[in-house]
Amino acid sequence: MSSLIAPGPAFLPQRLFAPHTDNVARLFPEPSDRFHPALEYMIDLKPDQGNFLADVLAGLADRPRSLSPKYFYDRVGSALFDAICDCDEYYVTRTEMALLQDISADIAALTGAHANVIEYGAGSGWKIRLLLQALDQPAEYAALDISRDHLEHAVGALAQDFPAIRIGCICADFTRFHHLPDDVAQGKGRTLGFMPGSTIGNLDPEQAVHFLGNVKEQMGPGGALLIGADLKKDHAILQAAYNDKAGHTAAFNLNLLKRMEQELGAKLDQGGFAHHAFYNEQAGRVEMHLIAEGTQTIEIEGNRFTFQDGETLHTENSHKFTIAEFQDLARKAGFLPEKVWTDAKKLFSIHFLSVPQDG
Ligand code: AVJ
Repeated sequence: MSSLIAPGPAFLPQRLFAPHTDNVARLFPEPSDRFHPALEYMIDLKPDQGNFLADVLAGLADRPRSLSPKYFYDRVGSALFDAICDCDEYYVTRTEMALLQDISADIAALTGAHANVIEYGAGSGWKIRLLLQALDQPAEYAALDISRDHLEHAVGALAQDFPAIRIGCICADFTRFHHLPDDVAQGKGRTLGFMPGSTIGNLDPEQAVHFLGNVKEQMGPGGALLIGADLKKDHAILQAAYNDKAGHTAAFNLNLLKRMEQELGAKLDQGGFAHHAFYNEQAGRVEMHLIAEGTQTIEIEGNRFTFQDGETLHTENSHKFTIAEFQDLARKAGFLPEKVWTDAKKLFSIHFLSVPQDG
């Protein structure tokens, strides 16, 4: 049986702290509301996709200049990210996958049977497949992602391969997602959040605590969160991982300039900017910037932005944690750090955080 939930009028402004469910109405399916037949539900909360033009104009006018990393992931950028994950220097994906495999029996034992798994940000599908195979008769899997297209493709295919699990999608921005819709997490086991990849590293520590606090409410008493966090390590390893020799990370970063040209009609010199990534020790994060080589201008719809030689546009933070630092963030959000695993080289950590029964 499928349930279909469509949003209210599209012109409703998104309110930051209002429960999304306010905007949700059950409507008779319209053609545009169809979704992959193997999926149990597609709850489309019509997330604010961001306004590339407004954000670029504001980010270029700001000091320091910055742009949200969410704009990396257009079709080209997502393919470049896959290439990054495949390259030798970017240890993150490979290490986490191997670790997940090693600890899968532990995770299954901690989680228990008939779990409801909620994934924050749907990736390429490899990690969730591994988790669903490892767990004891998982009841349900809901993937939450800002891209409905990506959900349809990735999760639709997954649902065909796991017919015994109730599988659905929530199209939403996880940084602005507050309550699990009623139709989600109906299995009798624990609710287990899943956020691999150290995606949380893109957030500042305060934002991370805020996000984890929301997740804790969504998992509810007795729930848990399985989350990947990249570890602090030898700077040379980080330097190499964000400056791969094949240039995939550089292309990923520079793709933002292509998007500005193609989508906003920006006038700029692509060759006048370079990829610049380094470990900021004090902030405990890898930063990516686009750095001007010589004086550069970017012109968009009559607005002219001048970069002096060496001036940058800050495009991403990727925070790195010690185990204690990450557990501290989790505690601040109300989680109980129950278990943590790392690979033998201590490159990456996976945390099992639980919500107290009375919490
Ligand atoms: C997907 C945010 C975890 O920070 O390592 C990879 C993105 N940026 N190379 C990361 C990224 C440059 C990645 N995250």
